[in-house]
Amino acid sequence: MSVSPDLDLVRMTGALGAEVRGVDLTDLDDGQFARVHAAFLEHHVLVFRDQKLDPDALVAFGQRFGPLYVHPIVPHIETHEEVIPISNLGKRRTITEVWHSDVTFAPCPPLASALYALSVPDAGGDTLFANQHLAFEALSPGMQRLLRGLRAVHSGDGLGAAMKQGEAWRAHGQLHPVVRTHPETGRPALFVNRAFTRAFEDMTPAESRPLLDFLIEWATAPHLQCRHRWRKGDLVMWDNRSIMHYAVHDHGDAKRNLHRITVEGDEPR
Ligand SMILES: O=C(O)CCC(=O)C(=O)O
Repeated sequence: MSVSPDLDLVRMTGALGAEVRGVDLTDLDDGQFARVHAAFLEHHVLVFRDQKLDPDALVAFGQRFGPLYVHPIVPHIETHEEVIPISNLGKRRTITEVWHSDVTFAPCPPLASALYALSVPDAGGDTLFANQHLAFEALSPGMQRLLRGLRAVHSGDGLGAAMKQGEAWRAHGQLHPVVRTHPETGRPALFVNRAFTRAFEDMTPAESRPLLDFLIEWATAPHLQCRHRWRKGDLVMWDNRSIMHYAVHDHGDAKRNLHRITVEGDEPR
Protein backbone atom coordinates (compact mmCIF):
# COMPACT_ATOMS: atom_id res chain seq x y z
CA MET A 1 0.00 0.00 0.00
CA SER A 2 1.26 3.50 -0.76
CA VAL A 3 2.33 5.53 2.26
CA SER A 4 1.08 8.68 0.54
CA PRO A 5 -2.60 7.91 -0.18
CA ASP A 6 -3.65 11.54 -0.52
CA LEU A 7 -1.28 12.42 -3.34
CA ASP A 8 -2.25 11.77 -6.93
CA LEU A 9 0.74 9.64 -7.97
CA VAL A 10 1.58 7.96 -11.26
CA ARG A 11 4.50 5.56 -10.98
CA MET A 12 7.18 5.78 -13.68
CA THR A 13 8.46 2.17 -13.70
CA GLY A 14 8.35 -0.86 -11.45
CA ALA A 15 11.76 0.09 -10.05
CA LEU A 16 11.37 3.73 -9.04
CA GLY A 17 9.97 7.16 -9.75
CA ALA A 18 6.55 8.78 -9.50
CA GLU A 19 4.89 11.79 -11.05
CA VAL A 20 3.00 13.82 -8.45
CA ARG A 21 -0.08 15.50 -9.90
CA GLY A 22 -2.06 18.49 -8.74
CA VAL A 23 0.59 20.06 -6.52
CA ASP A 24 1.86 23.66 -6.64
CA LEU A 25 5.34 23.66 -5.11
CA THR A 26 5.09 27.36 -4.24
CA ASP A 27 2.08 26.64 -2.05
CA LEU A 28 2.65 23.45 -0.06
CA ASP A 29 1.14 23.34 3.41
CA ASP A 30 2.80 21.20 6.09
CA GLY A 31 0.45 18.27 5.54
CA GLN A 32 1.09 18.24 1.80
CA PHE A 33 4.82 18.55 2.37
CA ALA A 34 4.76 15.57 4.74
CA ARG A 35 3.06 13.50 2.01
CA VAL A 36 5.55 14.68 -0.62
CA HIS A 37 8.38 13.75 1.74
CA ALA A 38 6.91 10.29 2.33
CA ALA A 39 6.51 9.79 -1.43
CA PHE A 40 10.12 10.89 -1.92
CA LEU A 41 11.33 8.18 0.47
CA GLU A 42 9.10 5.56 -1.14
CA HIS A 43 9.70 6.33 -4.83
CA HIS A 44 13.17 8.00 -4.73
CA VAL A 45 12.51 10.20 -7.79
CA LEU A 46 9.57 12.62 -7.93
CA VAL A 47 8.37 14.60 -10.96
CA PHE A 48 6.19 17.71 -10.66
CA ARG A 49 4.90 19.13 -13.96
CA ASP A 50 3.91 22.71 -14.85
CA GLN A 51 5.67 24.47 -11.97
CA LYS A 52 6.53 28.16 -11.94
CA LEU A 53 9.72 28.46 -9.91
CA ASP A 54 11.98 31.47 -10.03
CA PRO A 55 15.27 31.00 -8.13
CA ASP A 56 13.75 32.29 -4.85
CA ALA A 57 10.86 29.81 -5.11
CA LEU A 58 13.19 26.96 -6.10
CA VAL A 59 15.42 27.66 -3.10
CA ALA A 60 12.40 27.94 -0.79
CA PHE A 61 11.08 24.56 -1.98
CA GLY A 62 14.49 22.89 -1.55
CA GLN A 63 14.82 24.30 1.95
CA ARG A 64 11.71 22.38 3.02
CA PHE A 65 14.02 19.31 2.93
CA GLY A 66 16.91 21.00 4.76
CA PRO A 67 19.67 23.57 4.29
CA LEU A 68 20.89 23.87 0.72
CA TYR A 69 24.39 22.92 -0.35
CA VAL A 70 26.77 25.23 -2.20
CA HIS A 71 28.76 23.24 -4.78
CA PRO A 72 32.51 23.34 -4.13
CA ILE A 73 33.47 23.27 -7.85
CA VAL A 74 30.61 24.08 -10.23
CA PRO A 75 29.74 27.81 -10.55
CA HIS A 76 26.34 29.12 -9.47
CA ILE A 77 24.01 31.74 -10.94
CA GLU A 78 24.88 35.32 -10.10
CA THR A 79 22.04 35.96 -7.68
CA HIS A 80 21.85 32.66 -5.76
CA GLU A 81 24.86 30.66 -4.60
CA GLU A 82 22.66 27.58 -4.07
CA VAL A 83 21.47 27.46 -7.72
CA ILE A 84 23.63 25.91 -10.46
CA PRO A 85 22.82 26.56 -14.12
CA ILE A 86 22.86 23.35 -16.17
CA SER A 87 23.07 24.23 -19.84
CA ASN A 88 23.90 22.54 -23.08
CA LEU A 89 27.59 23.10 -23.72
CA GLY A 90 27.68 20.61 -26.59
CA LYS A 91 28.41 16.92 -26.77
CA ARG A 92 32.16 17.23 -26.30
CA ARG A 93 31.85 19.19 -23.07
CA THR A 94 29.11 17.26 -21.33
CA ILE A 95 30.21 16.13 -17.86
CA THR A 96 26.96 14.60 -16.70
CA GLU A 97 26.62 11.91 -19.39
CA VAL A 98 27.95 9.32 -17.00
CA TRP A 99 26.28 7.33 -14.19
CA HIS A 100 26.82 9.24 -10.95
CA SER A 101 25.45 10.43 -7.65
CA ASP A 102 26.11 14.06 -6.90
CA VAL A 103 29.24 15.26 -5.11
CA THR A 104 30.17 11.88 -3.60
CA PHE A 105 33.73 13.19 -3.31
CA ALA A 106 32.57 15.38 -0.39
CA PRO A 107 32.62 14.13 3.23
CA CYS A 108 28.84 14.63 3.36
CA PRO A 109 27.35 14.25 -0.15
CA PRO A 110 23.96 15.90 -0.76
CA LEU A 111 20.76 14.30 0.52
CA ALA A 112 18.90 15.22 -2.64
CA SER A 113 19.21 17.14 -5.88
CA ALA A 114 16.47 18.81 -7.89
CA LEU A 115 16.39 20.14 -11.44
CA TYR A 116 13.93 22.70 -12.73
CA ALA A 117 13.48 22.96 -16.52
CA LEU A 118 13.64 26.46 -18.01
CA SER A 119 13.96 25.37 -21.64
CA VAL A 120 14.21 21.89 -23.14
CA PRO A 121 14.74 20.38 -26.60
CA ASP A 122 11.75 19.16 -28.62
CA ALA A 123 13.23 15.68 -28.36
CA GLY A 124 16.14 14.24 -26.41
CA GLY A 125 18.03 15.38 -23.35
CA ASP A 126 16.24 12.89 -21.09
CA THR A 127 17.59 11.97 -17.65
CA LEU A 128 17.95 8.37 -16.48
CA PHE A 129 17.79 7.23 -12.86
CA ALA A 130 18.74 3.86 -11.31
CA ASN A 131 17.64 2.43 -7.94
CA GLN A 132 20.66 1.48 -5.81
CA HIS A 133 18.60 -0.23 -3.10
CA LEU A 134 17.32 -2.78 -5.61
CA ALA A 135 20.82 -3.08 -7.09
CA PHE A 136 22.24 -4.12 -3.71
CA GLU A 137 19.32 -6.32 -2.70
CA ALA A 138 19.57 -8.39 -5.90
CA LEU A 139 23.22 -9.35 -5.30
CA SER A 140 24.10 -12.78 -3.88
CA PRO A 141 24.55 -13.07 -0.08
CA GLY A 142 28.26 -13.71 -0.64
CA MET A 143 28.77 -10.57 -2.70
CA GLN A 144 26.67 -8.53 -0.25
CA ARG A 145 28.90 -9.74 2.61
CA LEU A 146 32.07 -8.89 0.68
CA LEU A 147 30.85 -5.40 -0.25
CA ARG A 148 29.66 -4.58 3.27
CA GLY A 149 33.28 -4.84 4.42
CA LEU A 150 34.64 -2.44 1.80
CA ARG A 151 35.16 1.27 1.54
CA ALA A 152 36.02 3.17 -1.65
CA VAL A 153 37.85 6.36 -2.51
CA HIS A 154 35.85 9.06 -4.31
CA SER A 155 37.55 12.01 -5.98
CA GLY A 156 36.56 15.33 -7.54
CA ASP A 157 39.70 15.32 -9.70
CA GLY A 158 37.89 14.76 -13.03
CA LEU A 159 35.22 17.38 -12.37
CA GLY A 160 37.89 19.77 -11.05
CA ALA A 161 39.92 19.33 -14.24
CA ALA A 162 36.81 19.86 -16.42
CA MET A 163 36.19 23.11 -14.52
CA LYS A 164 39.82 24.23 -14.87
CA GLN A 165 40.55 23.57 -11.18
CA GLY A 166 42.59 20.43 -11.81
CA GLU A 167 45.51 21.39 -9.58
CA ALA A 168 43.34 21.91 -6.50
CA TRP A 169 41.60 18.53 -6.84
CA ARG A 170 44.37 16.32 -8.30
CA ALA A 171 45.37 14.51 -5.11
CA HIS A 172 41.88 14.55 -3.61
CA GLY A 173 40.27 11.43 -2.11
CA GLN A 174 37.33 10.82 0.20
CA LEU A 175 36.53 7.41 1.69
CA HIS A 176 32.94 6.17 1.85
CA PRO A 177 31.38 2.77 2.55
CA VAL A 178 30.56 0.80 -0.63
CA VAL A 179 27.18 -0.06 0.89
CA ARG A 180 25.47 2.74 2.78
CA THR A 181 22.44 2.57 5.01
CA HIS A 182 19.76 5.09 4.16
CA PRO A 183 19.57 7.33 7.22
CA GLU A 184 15.78 7.76 7.04
CA THR A 185 14.57 4.31 5.94
CA GLY A 186 17.38 2.03 7.13
CA ARG A 187 17.54 0.35 3.70
CA PRO A 188 20.99 -0.58 2.32
CA ALA A 189 22.10 0.87 -1.04
CA LEU A 190 25.14 0.42 -3.26
CA PHE A 191 27.22 3.58 -3.15
CA VAL A 192 29.79 3.61 -5.97
CA ASN A 193 29.58 5.52 -9.23
CA ARG A 194 31.37 5.97 -12.54
CA ALA A 195 32.16 9.68 -12.23
CA PHE A 196 33.83 9.86 -8.83
CA THR A 197 34.66 6.40 -7.39
CA ARG A 198 38.31 5.65 -8.12
CA ALA A 199 39.33 2.54 -6.14
CA PHE A 200 38.61 0.39 -3.11
CA GLU A 201 40.42 1.32 0.07
CA ASP A 202 44.06 0.14 0.10
CA MET A 203 43.81 -1.15 -3.48
CA THR A 204 45.06 0.33 -6.73
CA PRO A 205 42.66 1.62 -9.41
CA ALA A 206 43.77 -1.27 -11.67
CA GLU A 207 42.98 -3.85 -8.98
CA SER A 208 39.63 -2.18 -8.24
CA ARG A 209 38.46 -1.63 -11.81
CA PRO A 210 37.03 -5.11 -12.60
CA LEU A 211 34.76 -5.15 -9.53
CA LEU A 212 33.83 -1.48 -9.90
CA ASP A 213 32.95 -2.05 -13.57
CA PHE A 214 30.82 -5.05 -12.63
CA LEU A 215 29.00 -3.14 -9.89
CA ILE A 216 28.21 -0.09 -11.99
CA GLU A 217 26.97 -2.20 -14.89
CA TRP A 218 24.90 -4.32 -12.49
CA ALA A 219 23.51 -1.25 -10.75
CA THR A 220 22.36 0.46 -13.95
CA ALA A 221 20.60 -2.46 -15.67
CA PRO A 222 17.39 -1.45 -17.50
CA HIS A 223 15.09 -3.10 -14.95
CA LEU A 224 16.50 -0.81 -12.22
CA GLN A 225 15.88 2.39 -14.18
CA CYS A 226 13.33 5.04 -14.96
CA ARG A 227 13.68 7.73 -17.61
CA HIS A 228 12.38 11.28 -17.45
CA ARG A 229 11.40 13.07 -20.65
CA TRP A 230 11.57 16.78 -19.88
CA ARG A 231 8.95 19.47 -20.42
CA LYS A 232 9.42 23.13 -19.61
CA GLY A 233 8.28 23.76 -16.03
CA ASP A 234 9.19 20.28 -14.74
CA LEU A 235 10.75 19.97 -11.32
CA VAL A 236 12.43 16.60 -10.80
CA MET A 237 13.90 15.70 -7.44
CA TRP A 238 15.87 12.56 -6.54
CA ASP A 239 17.30 10.96 -3.44
CA ASN A 240 21.06 11.22 -3.88
CA ARG A 241 21.60 8.57 -1.18
CA SER A 242 19.88 5.81 -3.12
CA ILE A 243 19.92 6.83 -6.79
CA MET A 244 22.42 7.19 -9.61
CA HIS A 245 21.54 9.36 -12.60
CA TYR A 246 22.74 9.96 -16.15
CA ALA A 247 22.04 12.85 -18.55
CA VAL A 248 21.50 11.57 -22.09
CA HIS A 249 23.07 13.98 -24.56
CA ASP A 250 21.30 13.15 -27.80
CA HIS A 251 19.98 16.63 -28.58
CA GLY A 252 22.94 18.11 -30.47
CA ASP A 253 23.07 21.87 -30.06
CA ALA A 254 19.40 22.30 -29.11
CA LYS A 255 18.83 24.59 -26.15
CA ARG A 256 18.50 22.86 -22.77
CA ASN A 257 18.62 25.00 -19.63
CA LEU A 258 17.85 23.85 -16.13
CA HIS A 259 18.45 25.15 -12.62
CA ARG A 260 19.80 22.72 -10.05
CA ILE A 261 19.70 22.82 -6.28
CA THR A 262 21.08 20.27 -3.81
CA VAL A 263 20.12 19.69 -0.19
CA GLU A 264 22.84 19.11 2.39
CA GLY A 265 23.34 15.49 3.36
CA ASP A 266 25.04 13.53 6.12
CA GLU A 267 28.10 11.30 6.32
CA PRO A 268 27.40 7.97 4.55
CA ARG A 269 27.42 5.03 7.03
O1 LIG B 1 21.11 17.46 -16.94
C1 LIG B 1 20.66 16.45 -16.42
O2 LIG B 1 19.69 15.85 -16.85
C2 LIG B 1 21.31 15.89 -15.20
C3 LIG B 1 22.32 16.81 -14.63
C4 LIG B 1 23.23 16.10 -13.70
O3 LIG B 1 23.65 15.00 -13.93
C5 LIG B 1 23.64 16.76 -12.48
O4 LIG B 1 23.24 17.89 -12.25
O5 LIG B 1 24.36 16.11 -11.69
